[in-house]
Amino acid sequence: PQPTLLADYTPFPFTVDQVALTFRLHPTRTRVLSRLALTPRTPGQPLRLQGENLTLISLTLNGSPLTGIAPDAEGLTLPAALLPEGPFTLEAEVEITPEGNTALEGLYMSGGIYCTQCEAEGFRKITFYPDRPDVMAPFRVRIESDMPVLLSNGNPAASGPGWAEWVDPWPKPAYLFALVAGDLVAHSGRFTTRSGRDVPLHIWVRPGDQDRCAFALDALQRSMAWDEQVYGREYDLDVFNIVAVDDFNMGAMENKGLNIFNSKLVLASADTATDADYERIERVIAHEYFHNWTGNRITCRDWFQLCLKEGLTVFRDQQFMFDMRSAPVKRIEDVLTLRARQFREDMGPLAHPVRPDAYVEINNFYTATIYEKGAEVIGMLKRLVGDDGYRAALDLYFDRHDGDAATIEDWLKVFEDATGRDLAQFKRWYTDAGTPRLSVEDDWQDGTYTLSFRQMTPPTPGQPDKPPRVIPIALGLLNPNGDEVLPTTVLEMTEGQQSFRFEGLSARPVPSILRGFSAPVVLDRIAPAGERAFLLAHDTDPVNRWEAGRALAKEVLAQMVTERAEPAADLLAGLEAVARDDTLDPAFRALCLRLPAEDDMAQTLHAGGMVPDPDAIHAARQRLQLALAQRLAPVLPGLIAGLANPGPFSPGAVAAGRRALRLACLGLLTRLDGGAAAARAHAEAGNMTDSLGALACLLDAGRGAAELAAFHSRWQGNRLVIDKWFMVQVLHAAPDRLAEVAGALTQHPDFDWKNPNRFRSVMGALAENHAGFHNASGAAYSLLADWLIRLDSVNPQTTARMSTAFETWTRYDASRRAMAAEALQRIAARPGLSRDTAEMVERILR
Ligand code: LEU
Repeated sequence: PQPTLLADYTPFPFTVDQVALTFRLHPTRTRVLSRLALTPRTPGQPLRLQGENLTLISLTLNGSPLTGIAPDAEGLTLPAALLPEGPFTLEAEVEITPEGNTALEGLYMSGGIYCTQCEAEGFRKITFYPDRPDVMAPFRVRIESDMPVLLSNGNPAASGPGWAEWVDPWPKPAYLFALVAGDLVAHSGRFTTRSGRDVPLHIWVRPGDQDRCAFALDALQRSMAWDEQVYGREYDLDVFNIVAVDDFNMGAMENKGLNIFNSKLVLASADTATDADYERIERVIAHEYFHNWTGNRITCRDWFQLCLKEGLTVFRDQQFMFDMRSAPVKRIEDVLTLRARQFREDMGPLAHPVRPDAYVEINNFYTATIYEKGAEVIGMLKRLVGDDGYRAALDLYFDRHDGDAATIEDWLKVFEDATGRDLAQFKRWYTDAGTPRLSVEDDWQDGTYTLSFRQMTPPTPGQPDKPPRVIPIALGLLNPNGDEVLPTTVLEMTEGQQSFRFEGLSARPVPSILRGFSAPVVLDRIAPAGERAFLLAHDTDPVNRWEAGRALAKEVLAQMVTERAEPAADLLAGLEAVARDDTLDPAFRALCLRLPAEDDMAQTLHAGGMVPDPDAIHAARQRLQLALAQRLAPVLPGLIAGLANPGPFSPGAVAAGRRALRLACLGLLTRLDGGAAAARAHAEAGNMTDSLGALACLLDAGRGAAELAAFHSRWQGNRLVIDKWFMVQVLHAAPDRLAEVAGALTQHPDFDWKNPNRFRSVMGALAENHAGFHNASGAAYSLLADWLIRLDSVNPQTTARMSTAFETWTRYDASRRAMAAEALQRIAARPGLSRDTAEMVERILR
């Protein structure tokens, strides 16, 4: 298939003035009647509508049947000669099959519930329509079904037995359309907006799940209040509905007034959800709600601008989480995610700009680069223009573009207009792929300290040359006794090489560079001996304090891998000091004790010109963990006992941080006691975090069979918990047994592979077990390839997404490369492979 190009954008030659849809729902024969009021913008143009897998029943123009119009595979075209010069009405009736829709795009069924997923291009599987985000129209929807609950976007207009009508007053693109019909119950609440409107809030779930919605509702109410306080944005409909469904390709979707969620991002109770689940729920509820302004009121002109809504909305959900929880801890977690997912993408064959300029299948561009790097770019903008400049620019953005389908150019223009800054060079962050490497040298002479930076971005597919970017480098300077002599200051680097001088210092300072992770770059600093340990002990910027320990741990691990060195004493001493320091937030201490992931080490070694050996990395990490455990042995039992939370369960950040540190200590203790303490902790666990965390320790110690069996029988029937049961076994399988363990799990009667969550709980976890996935036998590569081939004919979107497990294949040695390439070629050669997966595999192999 031909790629779609940004350069080819042309406006749609018609306006859609009104959309009226009637759905007669039926599992295999749903009828969709659409009435579109259209006006030509420029006469003499043909009308092209998208439509896929639709059976056309009838088509009329201004009431007269149109004969001789035959749809092609992707839609239908009405020649200009058939169309009036002024406004006209086009009516179409089509038939679709929700029950057979296993791709989960368009209208489909999940556990007996009718639901929709239209972003990016799912609406064309519902009816013929100009399915592009710059076509915005008001929708009226009538649903006819005997299901008890019938929902669509906007406000309820009228209903009776077997039918309901919804009117959405806000013009919207088709990707924000939604419909739900099912036997659902609501967990309800309210929110009074700052202008005094009282809005009922409903979270709709399957009967039996309603007692696990309280946290999501609370998160929604906090999100609504926060968006008013921080961005001045108020909710704009009479009701807000959220629906949880079990079968969903992604996390959740911001359909206007009717958000649809993967149930794992709604349902939570102490005994079934981990702290990570609670945190994700809070964040995604906020994310989808925030889209109401950044995405819905202002949408994207075309899908190349996807980061306009996703990067900004991730940035907003991150800010929200800083305010709800510990800001430094959240920032460290965001940095970890960015490196693990986006840096990995940016350094491999799938690298693409935050605003891409070509795609074959847009579903393949819902990536860490668009989302996470898109958010980092906004963080940099904010740092450069300051908090007030940012606020002024955002106010102008909402003022100027409300109701628009906008572009990155529009976005940058509001910053230029509001702050007077020229952002031409900054724009490269949107157009150029790749992660810059920032190297730094320092010099001390006659009381003057000089920092010299050099930036270099390695080539990425299709972009060999990378001109220098604007890099905001947040810097602090400490004097040798740990006092800050230069508080955080933002240096603006715009050249390929640039020096900054600091005068009037009485002693050579220790630099704390890139505080708060002020730019998404790799900092290459050959730190003098002792500098990292010093910063781990003294840096006043918590993110950089953590980063110092992290960088030291990576250096030590690299030496352990390549030179079989012993674990360095200064690292162990530094981590011990942090672990013992009761004045520090337990969540922060837990993050410091978490050693770098094996994939992260492989990425680092590869970027340094080495061929990473997954077995050696695994072994070195195990040795370092053991050494840390031995070093901390005297304090572990006391920490574990002292960190137990008193009183009833709280999902909040403080209690969760204590659980995180306690489990980190339990993980270390397991290295010493073979799992004795973990077995006790598992037996006593009063919540899912503790239960699953202790179970993972037991599996790491080669134990846990009885606990696994008991866990399964206790939670049989709870899909989300059974997902965890699958996942923990794969994540914690011994590397040389991974393919065997995962293969056996795919034979388990509960392995419902058509359910994306269940599929991911085994096949997604497979690739996260680094040493196991890259085991020299190649067994895991071929197991994954087998399953991707199988899933592709059922669900292309999830298959394509999961193929990214292979995106790092060229890092490894010749034998592993050959096996990975063979697995990829086997997928590529599959007759009838979806466009989604074909594009991904082709790019990964290229
Ligand atoms: N717009 C969604 C989000 O909030 C993604 C969509 C593809 C389900 O991330």
